[in-house]
Amino acid sequence: MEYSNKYLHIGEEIDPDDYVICKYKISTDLGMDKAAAAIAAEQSTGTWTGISTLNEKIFELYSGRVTAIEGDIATIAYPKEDFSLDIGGIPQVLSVISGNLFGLDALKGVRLEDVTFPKSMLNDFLGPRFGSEGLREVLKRPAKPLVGTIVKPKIGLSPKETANYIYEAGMGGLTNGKDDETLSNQKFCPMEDRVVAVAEAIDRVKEETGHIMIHAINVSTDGHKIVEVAEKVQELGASEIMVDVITCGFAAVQALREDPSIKLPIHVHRTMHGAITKNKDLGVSMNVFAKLVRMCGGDALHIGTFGVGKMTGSATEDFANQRACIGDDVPYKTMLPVCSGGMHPGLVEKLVEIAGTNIQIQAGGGVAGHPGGVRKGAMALVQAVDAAYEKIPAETYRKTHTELDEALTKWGSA
Ligand code: CAP
Ligand code: MG
Repeated sequence: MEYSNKYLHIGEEIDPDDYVICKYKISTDLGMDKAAAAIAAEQSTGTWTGISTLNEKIFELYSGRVTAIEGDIATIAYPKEDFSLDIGGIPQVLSVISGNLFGLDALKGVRLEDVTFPKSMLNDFLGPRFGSEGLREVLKRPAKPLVGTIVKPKIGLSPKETANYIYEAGMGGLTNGKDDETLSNQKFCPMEDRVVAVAEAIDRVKEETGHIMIHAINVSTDGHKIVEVAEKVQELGASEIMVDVITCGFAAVQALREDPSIKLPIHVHRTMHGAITKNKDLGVSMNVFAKLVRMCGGDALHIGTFGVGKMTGSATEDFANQRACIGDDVPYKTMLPVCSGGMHPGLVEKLVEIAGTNIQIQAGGGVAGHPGGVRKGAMALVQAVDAAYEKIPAETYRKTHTELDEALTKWGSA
């Protein structure tokens, strides 16, 4: 298969305000030049053969340009004119930067590692409404990590049982609760009843202790219904909404953010991302997804546990995700990084040591699995976070904090 080397512009300086710039990791027997040119061609003006309808003018204005090849990484810049944000939006962006290229038979593997957008494109998006600061303001928790739980079991509890879980978690000092990603509107836990019951539980915690907590209701659903469902749960007293960005699409986050009637923070879950991000030679990096979620307006996003929890991930990768959430290279509020997946009190010290304190630490099993139940599980997680925040070793803190001690006895430490 022949690909025109006219797509190669190695070493050419390009203005980052005029191009969407992508970095692809490529594995190929074609040779990097040909492979990169093949991607630039397929994703812009070319196809597998020369075509009579492509003229010099179109080629010059709209072709992707391979501007660098370093080892197995190729940089390709797509002219901003190739994109259509008014109609097309993020789905069209993804079709260009991460579309057909993955299927090209001539390439063994391609992974989109990074992307940067011109300012004019970034300005078309609102970014988070609340972001880290806004969430911290709502929760009156300016500096310590937020401490959350996912109601477990994932499915099966009734609205009353769910609300009781959240009440106990709140009484134990957690700031955040959330539905699990597979919970929606099943018969055993109708969404409307759950929203009302959980809102009452959160109110009760506040009345009894003054402690503020929010809970994210999973509004993930078909595209044509998501805003309506979010409006309904908001009306019924929800304090936050959750959306699964990979299954619902980035446009779902954007729709929730941009609809003037929705005023709630948006917690963004990433279930299914592993199918796309886990293979280091094929797919899209989580860093790219994090950038898109922040553009679309997520307030908090699961980014991984820096290699300490149950899900695949590493500190290096999750640092990149964290940077995408909080970096100041985009015109948005920062988005709160959520560290979740197999977390428990014994992992908190290590996590905070690596990731710092501007995170939400979240545990389902690591709260509900405490030998003393949910309230004590919540207390143990809060104690672990307090200790890490104060830089007191958990081994010292456990001596004066029974709940933490019990958790460390059950689960050990990292
Ligand atoms: C965690 C969790 C989250 C994962 C998702 C779960 O529960 O609810 O969905 O954190 O992974 O179902 O596994 P546990 P990630 O605390 O009981 O593990 O955050 O990496 O997207
Ligand atoms: Mg879950």
